[in-house]
Amino acid sequence: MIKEWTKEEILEVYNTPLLELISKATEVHQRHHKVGEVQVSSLLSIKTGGCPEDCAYCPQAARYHTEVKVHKLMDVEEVNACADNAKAGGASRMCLGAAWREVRDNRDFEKVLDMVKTINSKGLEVCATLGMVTEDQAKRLAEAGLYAYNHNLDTSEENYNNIITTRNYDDRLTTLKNVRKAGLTVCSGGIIGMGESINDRVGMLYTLSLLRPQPESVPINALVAVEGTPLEEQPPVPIWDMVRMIATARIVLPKTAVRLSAGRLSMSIEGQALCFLAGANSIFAGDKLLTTPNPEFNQDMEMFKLLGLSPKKAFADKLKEELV
Ligand code: SAM
Ligand code: DTB
Ligand code: SF4
Repeated sequence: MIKEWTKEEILEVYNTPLLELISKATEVHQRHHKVGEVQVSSLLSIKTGGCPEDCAYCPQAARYHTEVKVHKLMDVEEVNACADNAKAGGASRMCLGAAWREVRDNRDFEKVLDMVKTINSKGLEVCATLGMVTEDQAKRLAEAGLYAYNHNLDTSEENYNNIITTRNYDDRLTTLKNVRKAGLTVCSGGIIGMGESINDRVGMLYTLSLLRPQPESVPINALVAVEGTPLEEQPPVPIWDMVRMIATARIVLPKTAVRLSAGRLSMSIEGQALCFLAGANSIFAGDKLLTTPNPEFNQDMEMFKLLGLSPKKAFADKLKEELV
């Protein structure tokens, strides 16, 4: 039975003295995961910029004046080459991101389905983050071989409207339901460092903890404050907040892959090591996230060596289920 958490209990976990919190999270991590195994995902922006939404953190929103250049949907051949590189680099998952509000049933969607088929045939887990999807669209993605769908709650329900006004929290939850109904695995998390309160961080984890099944993957992003966005002046998020957030996610979502996502370029190896100790077991690798920089691949592999981490194989969870 999965524990039903209250917001008060999650807040208590979040506020636990730091070393005690890390130690509790490590214990949960050891019980449910292979320590030292980290899932490595590669990210590719298949359609960049020009997005009609107003997400205050996002450099790809058309209404903000950022340095991001608009790029139409990539060709399948180009994506194919990127997938080969990602695989050669040791990634087990490839995540395709599009600056769309929602998926439309048009030629671009057919192209994305082709991309999914191509990448899946290489033995990589394919994830996509394309905005809102209907149940029918999610089913078509699943039939094409999609493994996971990323759709972040980003923050608490109470804080949502301060960050995004062009859609609401329920729209996000409906997409997550559609994704589940299609039999896809769910990847959903959020961002810290946007000026939210601790209660907002806890509120987001609370909503994620209520989902049944709980999401297989939860990305925790530290805001990358991009010039031209309304959040450009936000101070960098302290590493201690990141460690607390990851440890709390690990305790509240014991079986989930917790992803130490955006913001790693500003974190030291020591800081990241604490995040892994607190239960992070997934990262995005490659020198670019969607539009902002990320540590160089070789640098990350050196960090893996130093910390004794090893990349997780593709479909390892599926194989485990089949063995039971
Ligand atoms: N357009 C789709 C959507 O919003 O669902 C998919 C792509 S969108 C860029 C995916 C996620 O990236 C967002 O939900 C947000 O959590 C994260 N993100 C975007 N800009 C970010 C930033 N500057 N710092 C940290 N995370 C960011
Ligand atoms: C997620 O939670 N983080 C990734 C992925 N899902 C798609 C995106 C981070 C984007 C950071 C800003 C950028 O590079 O544009
Ligand atoms: Fe568009 Fe997604 Fe960026 Fe929001 S986060 S502006 S929906 S690309």
